[in-house]
Amino acid sequence: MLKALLWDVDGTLAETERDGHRVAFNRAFATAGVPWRWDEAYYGELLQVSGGRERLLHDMSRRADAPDAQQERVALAAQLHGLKNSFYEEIVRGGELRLRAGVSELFADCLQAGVRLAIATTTSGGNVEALLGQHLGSAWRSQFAAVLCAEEAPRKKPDPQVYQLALAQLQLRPQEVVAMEDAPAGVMAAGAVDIKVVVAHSYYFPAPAYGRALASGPSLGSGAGWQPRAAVSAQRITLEQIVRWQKRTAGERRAS
Ligand code: XBP
Repeated sequence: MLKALLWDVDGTLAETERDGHRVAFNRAFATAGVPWRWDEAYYGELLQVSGGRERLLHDMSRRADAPDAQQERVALAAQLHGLKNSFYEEIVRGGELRLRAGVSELFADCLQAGVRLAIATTTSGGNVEALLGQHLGSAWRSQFAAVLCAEEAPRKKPDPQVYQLALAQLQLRPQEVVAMEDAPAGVMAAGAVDIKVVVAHSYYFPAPAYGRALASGPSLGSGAGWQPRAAVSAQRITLEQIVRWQKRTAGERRAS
């Protein structure tokens, strides 16, 4: 019985990384007078590290021109991260980052069917507020039964903390929810607490090996290219389709 969909944010709700966070980091570097720039390819490598502040510290650990003292690095990362998040909000409020295809429709399916929506992300709460406020309006929180971000779950994915908290807050068991993710760290985080995952590939995570996914495919906005296959007539990934995948997996588990 599916009672809630738990949504990752960056890469899943919207393609926020390349044209949002990355651009905002570069603006923060320029504003702070730091001579660093992250191009698209290098940012893809940095995405192995979850969390913007953690990503900055990781990058500094590889740079000869970063401050030597750890304390200074931490302070610089905090300053740059704060600036980055302000620039990110500016980009979002400028309307440059749209929700990915099929996301709004799946939200609507859930609200209509009484399946709860929740956010389970390692990004900062302000970024989620900006993105969903922009697209769903200022009352967006009323549509979500739980909103768990970096502030609530400081241990970033692949640590399962954010999913553990989501289950506790919703008072649901893993088999009653499905997570919506795009990246391996998210799939691992959910899998670590036995939550099944639907993976919509994203710009930076296009064709990964997701052995543990309930289903994976290129876009929630299309029924094509999904593994396992979506219903032949599917124009998009509906709630009904996710329930079908969930039942199929439960059936396989019983049979084995
Ligand atoms: C994505 C992240 C975040 C963002 C930047 O989290 O790892 O770090 O890139 O956000 P998710 P912050 O996929 O769980 O949404 O700078 O706020 O950390």
